[in-house]
Amino acid sequence: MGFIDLRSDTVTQPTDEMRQAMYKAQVGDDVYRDDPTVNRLEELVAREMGKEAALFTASGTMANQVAVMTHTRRGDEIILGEKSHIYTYEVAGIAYLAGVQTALVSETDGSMDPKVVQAKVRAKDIHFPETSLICMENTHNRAGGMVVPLDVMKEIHAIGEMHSIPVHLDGARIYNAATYLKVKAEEIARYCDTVNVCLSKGLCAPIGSVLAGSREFIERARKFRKMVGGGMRQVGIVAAAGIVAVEKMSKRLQQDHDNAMLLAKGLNEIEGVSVDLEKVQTNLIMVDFGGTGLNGIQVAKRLKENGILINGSTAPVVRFATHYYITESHVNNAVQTINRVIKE
Ligand code: TLP
Repeated sequence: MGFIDLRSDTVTQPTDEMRQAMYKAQVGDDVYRDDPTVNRLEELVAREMGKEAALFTASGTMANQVAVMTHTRRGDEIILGEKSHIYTYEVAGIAYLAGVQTALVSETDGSMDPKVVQAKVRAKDIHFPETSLICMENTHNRAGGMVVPLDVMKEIHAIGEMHSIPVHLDGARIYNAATYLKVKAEEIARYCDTVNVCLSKGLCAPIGSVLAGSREFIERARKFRKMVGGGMRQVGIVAAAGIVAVEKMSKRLQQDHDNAMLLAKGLNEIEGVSVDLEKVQTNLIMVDFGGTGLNGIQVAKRLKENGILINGSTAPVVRFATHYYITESHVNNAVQTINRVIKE
């Protein structure tokens, strides 16, 4: 690759073990449910999440969108975080595909205040839409990979139960959250009815997510997945990598978290650059270049010329991501390079 790529954990390549597994994968037509490797992956993720069933999707976005479509009816309202991936980064799919409107809740360090969630639940009234879903995200991407505490999730799930409103968890990085909390992923997923688990971020699979939930929900979701063109055929060829992702790669994420902390500490030492170390919990860090007078685009340009990739915007704060292909020596190299180039 050449570059030290800190743009995202989505840039990870499949490992050799994944490529071997893909080569050898037994496959079949998954629309007929004939693909033994997909079936194995779905059973594995359902078990890992403590749910009855699961559905392999092409992406995290597809898993979230299919979840919203399955849980809701057009004209409903859903409660979700104003910085959530579903609201911010999914091209307004929930409006276009599911036809729902949003009741937004601001997050603090990735967590919605349960009291505010409760207040957003619509009363039964002829004027109001039905509140038919609550969404959470853990770890929270735009909060720099911060983990939503289990007691917050529990409280929000209880609010959902009280009003018979299901809770969907965007658990794209649920294994990062589980690693931070030192619990099994199932302990997090117990506070939601459905969960999206991404295989192609820090877990290194090339493609795919899995949506888990009750058997009845997954049956209906399977139809929506077909509707959006996600009924894939001999897709065991990629599910095979997903099995390695879940069985193996989910167990090594502490290393990425340690490297993120190392990177955060190193960058925080540089004049004009700051990282709130208290908020560094997993593999994403938010770095503020405000004190250097540079914005994210300017920093990104200088770094690219020096072999480092980041995603910069016009804001001074930039997200950095560590992953399997970022080693401690990459981190040290990145810190030294950044220290040099921002002064040029
Ligand atoms: N996030 C990507 C970008 O879309 C921003 C990234 O680089 O972090 N949920 C969460 C919490 C995510 O972070 C992402 C991807 C998704 C869902 C969507 O997954 P994909 O990219 O597979 O559709």
